[in-house]
Amino acid sequence: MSITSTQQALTRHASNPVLDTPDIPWDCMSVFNAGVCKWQDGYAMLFRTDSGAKEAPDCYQTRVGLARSADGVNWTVDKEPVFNMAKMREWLKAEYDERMDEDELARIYDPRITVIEDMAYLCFALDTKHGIRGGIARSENLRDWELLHISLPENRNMVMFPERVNGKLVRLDRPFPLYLRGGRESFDIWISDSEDGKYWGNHKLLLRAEEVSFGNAKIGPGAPPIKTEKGWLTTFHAVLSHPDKDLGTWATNRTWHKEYVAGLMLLDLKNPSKVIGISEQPLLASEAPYETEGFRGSVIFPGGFIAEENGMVKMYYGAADTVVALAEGKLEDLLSLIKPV
Ligand code: BMA
Repeated sequence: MSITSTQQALTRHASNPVLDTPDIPWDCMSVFNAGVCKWQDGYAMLFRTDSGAKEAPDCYQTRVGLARSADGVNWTVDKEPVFNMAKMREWLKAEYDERMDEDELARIYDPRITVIEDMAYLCFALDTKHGIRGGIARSENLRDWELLHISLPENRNMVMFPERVNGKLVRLDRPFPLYLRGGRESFDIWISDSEDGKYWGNHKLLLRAEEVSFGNAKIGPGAPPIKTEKGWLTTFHAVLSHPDKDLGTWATNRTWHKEYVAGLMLLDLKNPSKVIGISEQPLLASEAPYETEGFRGSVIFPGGFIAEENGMVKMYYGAADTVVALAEGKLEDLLSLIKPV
C-alpha cells in the first residue's frame, strides 16, 4: 500500500532489488539496511540479514555481511558474514568484560560505511539488554574491524562525514529522548564531533522531527553525506505513523502501521551543524512491490549515498525490511529539491 507520494528526482534501478536472499550464502529471510561505499576499483556494501522462516521470523538472529561490486549494481557476497552472533560477542568482550551474561548482547545491525583517507569507518547499531547503543569501528580491509567507540544508550543511526570538517571527525546520530517529548516517538537528528573517533562531544540538535512536514514521528540520519559546492547533501528517514492502517508484516501476531520515507537535507559546508534546507516532500516513498510488501511493508531506509563523477548519485536503501534497492538521480536535481528552512 502506498500512502505518501514521492518526488521525481530519483529513478528506481531496473535490476531492483539489487540484493535479495537468493544472493546470500547463509540461511536468512531478509537482506536489507545496507551501507555502501566506493572501495578500491569498485564498490563495497555491508548489509544486514535476519533469519527465520517467513512464517516464523527471527529478527534477532541478525548477521552483517559484505558484498563487492564492479558497477554498483551486480554484487558478489563474501561467503562468511563479517559479524555473526559469536563473532560479535567475542569482539565486544573487552567492552562488556565479565559483566556480560549470556544474552546481554542481541545483535549488531544497520551498518553504514564512510571512507576517510583510505580507512573505512563502520557505524552500527547494537542492541543490548540495557539499551540500544551506536558504535563506530574502523578497518583497512572491511573484514577486520577495530572498535573505537560505543555510545551511551539510547542511540542509533550514526553516520560519519567523509572528511574532517574544521579538523574534526563529524557524525550525525539519533538518540531516543522520551521523558520530555511526552513519551511520544518523536526523535530528532543530532550532530557531534571528535578528534580521534573514540571520544565524541559538542553534541548539538540538528534537525527537529517537527520540522519535517512529511513525517509525524521520529526521523533519523540516512547515509554519509555527499560534499557539494552548495553544502553537505544528506539523506534521512522520516516516519509516518498511521495508527488506523495495517501496512503489512510477516510477524503474524502484530500489525505494522509505520511508513518510513526518505528525505533530503543540505548542511553548511563549514558549519555542518547549520541546516541550509530540506526537501519539502519525501525524496522516495514506497511504491514498488518490493517496497510495499515484505517483512514490514512501506519501509524505505536509506543507508548508502554515492556521488559519481558524471554528476549522478546512487541511493541504496533497505526496502520493506526485506531487500536492498537502488535509485539513481542527477545531483543537480536533488539539490533543486532543497528549500530553505
Ligand atoms: C527502525 C530500525 C530499522 C528498521 C526500521 C523499520 O527502528 O529497527 O532497522 O529498518 O525500524 O522497521
